[in-house]
Amino acid sequence: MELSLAFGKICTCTFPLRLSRKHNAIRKIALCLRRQMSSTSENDVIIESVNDKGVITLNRPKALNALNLSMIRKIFPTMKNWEKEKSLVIMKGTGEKAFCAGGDVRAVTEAGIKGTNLGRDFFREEYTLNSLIGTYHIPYVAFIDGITMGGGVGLSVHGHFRVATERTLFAMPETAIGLFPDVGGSYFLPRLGGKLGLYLALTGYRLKGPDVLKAGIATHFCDSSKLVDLLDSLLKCPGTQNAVEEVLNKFSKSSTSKTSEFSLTPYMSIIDSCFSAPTVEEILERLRAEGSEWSLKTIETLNNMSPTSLKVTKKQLEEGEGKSLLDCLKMEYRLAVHACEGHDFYEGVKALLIDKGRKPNWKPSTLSEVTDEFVYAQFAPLSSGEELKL
Ligand code: QUE
Repeated sequence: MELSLAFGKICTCTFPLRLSRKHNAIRKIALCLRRQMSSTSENDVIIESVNDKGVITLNRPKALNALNLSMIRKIFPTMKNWEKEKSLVIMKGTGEKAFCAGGDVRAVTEAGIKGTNLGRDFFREEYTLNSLIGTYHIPYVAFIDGITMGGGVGLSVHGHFRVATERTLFAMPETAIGLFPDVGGSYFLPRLGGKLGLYLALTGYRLKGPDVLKAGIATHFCDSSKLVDLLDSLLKCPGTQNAVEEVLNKFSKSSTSKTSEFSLTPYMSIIDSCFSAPTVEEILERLRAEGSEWSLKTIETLNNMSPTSLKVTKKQLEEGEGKSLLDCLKMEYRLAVHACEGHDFYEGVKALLIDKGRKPNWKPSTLSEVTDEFVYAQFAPLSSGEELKL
């Protein structure tokens, strides 16, 4: 439908043609078709209604279900309506690799370079969706099967129930791309045990499978082979908070998640003592003094991250500890707008996602050059009409 419409439009405006212009027109048609095909947004989210239950499936498996504005603009109004009409909403992803690998930060930075406002629209609407999930009046279950990073975390962690599988790979990796752990990271990260949240936020460390449950990020665990049955049972249950929880508990209990130890347990005392330091510089100093192989590896990881992101993230989590989710998202919107006006976010996305793994040239390039004034400026209010309203 979309393709034939595009084709028709070009045909009517470019014919009749002379030969050289005809060649050019054919090229234009081909380009247009390619663009339409690559940006087609018709099926990026599958919305299904099953009696009094709603199921949302993120459907961009080739992009690891990364969340873009087109998807947000389908999910938000659907969830708003369903809150009044349904008893239960389930969020899942297509394919075996990912629930959702993040926000479509590549589109955001490419638009930012061209000077459009996609970034502001994207972050505003994404965080508004995160706040809806965090305040949802009916049970909300996310199947975080596969890669669940950044934007995917925002679609799951604030909901009532998060079901991890043996394939779940959780991370808040934004310091690697010159951003900060947004989508409510200021809220949920400082509320994890000890200094685990700050460790995950600064290093982008990936939690796998049962670890996601043990860290307190997932509420339940289910072997991926049983997810179809779990979905079926949820769609058949009465849809009350208690009934949903009972189904999830039953599936979680029969899975094998609780046998192994949390993989970070051997390092939690180092994490707590080093990451409780008052500054990022001192965290690095404490890791150096601690001197174990694990600590030296952690220093290496931190040395690759944007120095600005590290300092902003540290302050962001300190601020978030005493704020509600909604106030955290408002603060993060200020940070996101400032990130879109800065350097490192563009450089990080270009180096890691576009040039595929090049080492970013951070500016400033060292922690000592990132002044407190510069960090504070990232938290500064926006002009009053621009603030995120929730
Ligand atoms: C750090 C990040 C992100 C990342 C990789 C990092 C991130 C993000 C994506 C991503 C992944 C797949 C996609 C896409 C984006 O990767 O935030 O559009 O298809 O969204 O090392 O923070």
